[in-house]
Amino acid sequence: MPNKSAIIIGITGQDGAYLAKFLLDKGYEVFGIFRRLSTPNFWRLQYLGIFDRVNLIPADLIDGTSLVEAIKISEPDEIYHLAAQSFVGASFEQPVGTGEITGLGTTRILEAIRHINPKIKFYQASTSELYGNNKSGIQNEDTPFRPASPYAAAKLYGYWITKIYRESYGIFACNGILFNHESPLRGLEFVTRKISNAVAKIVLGMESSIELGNLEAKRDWGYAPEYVEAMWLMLQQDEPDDYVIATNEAHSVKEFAQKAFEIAGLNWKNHVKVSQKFLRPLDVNFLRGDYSKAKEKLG
Ligand code: NAP
Ligand code: G4F
Repeated sequence: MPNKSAIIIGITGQDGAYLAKFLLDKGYEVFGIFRRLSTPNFWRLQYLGIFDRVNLIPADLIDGTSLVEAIKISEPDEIYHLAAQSFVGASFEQPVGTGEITGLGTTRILEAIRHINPKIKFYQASTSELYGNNKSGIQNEDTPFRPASPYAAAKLYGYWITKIYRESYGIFACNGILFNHESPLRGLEFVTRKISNAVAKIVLGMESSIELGNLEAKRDWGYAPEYVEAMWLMLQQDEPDDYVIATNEAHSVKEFAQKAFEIAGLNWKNHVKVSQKFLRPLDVNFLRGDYSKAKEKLG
């Protein structure tokens, strides 16, 4: 049997790079969609040593024709849709752009699949942000959504359109409701890398402090390379479905900062300042995921 092939939309991001490595190791032919920027952004693929092993295709989520072209060229068995304006804070500054890219972009891909080959399997990068400020102490696939940002509203649309294409057209389409996941490849504006990067600079004497926003927010933080395996597992099941991927532990930003400074032999209180600049108009206070379904069905 010939090897399978996959398109990763958003291959230049954290998850895209780790998933590309994971699929290459499984023997897949990997196509990666990237958007044209004035300066190429392939550092993660280079860091993982796989830049020369992936087939890169330029396309943009706001340009449906470019997505159609990419799918026709690569004839994939599976599409992993990981591209998004993924920074929650920026979605308050660019709410319409976030809706276009993070919301409608998903429909553009699903429409392309429907017209070109509805047998292509589809993974949608859904998120724990969908739960927003839901009152439950732990969230699973049945917990009601209550999005609390333009980003989460756009992702809610993406979640539902994925289900709608599954139920209307029989497309094998899955939502992975992934809780926060981090790694050395995480973008520097997200809080974990922002903190770890600042700790390193402070230790090296390049900086003396870091400004943060809401220190009380709690997140369920996991490890990105493990989470991309869960994405793949969802597309290997007999039936398409939606799954929560999480660790079942919640920790605050304050705890994270405390630990990060402690590891470097520093007291966080001497270096962390709270700045209004990093407070969001609305924030999600508490996320903790119940992964029972994924444990039972995906192992
Ligand atoms: P990321 O590092 O921000 O990567 C996002 C990717 O989307 C990048 O490759 C980016 O390209 C691409 N992109 C943005 N706008 C685009 C456009 N208009 N056309 C084509 N590509 C575009 O995000 P991540 O952490 O890997 O997360 C992957 C996905 O999972 C995202 O959809 C995110 O919303 C979702 N998610 C993430 C987490 C998490 O904790 N990491 C949790 C739940 C869900 P550039 O490199 O050019 O910017
Ligand atoms: O690291 P964050 O920016 O991640 P956030 O908002 O939870 O979103 C990430 O995880 C989602 C899954 O739940 C993804 F869907 C999304 O794409 C993204 O990957 O912020 C985490 C928490 C927030 O409560 C934020 O207000 O940290 C708080 N925080 C406090 N100070 C800060 C800062 N966040 C950032 N980015 N920068 C700060 O200075």
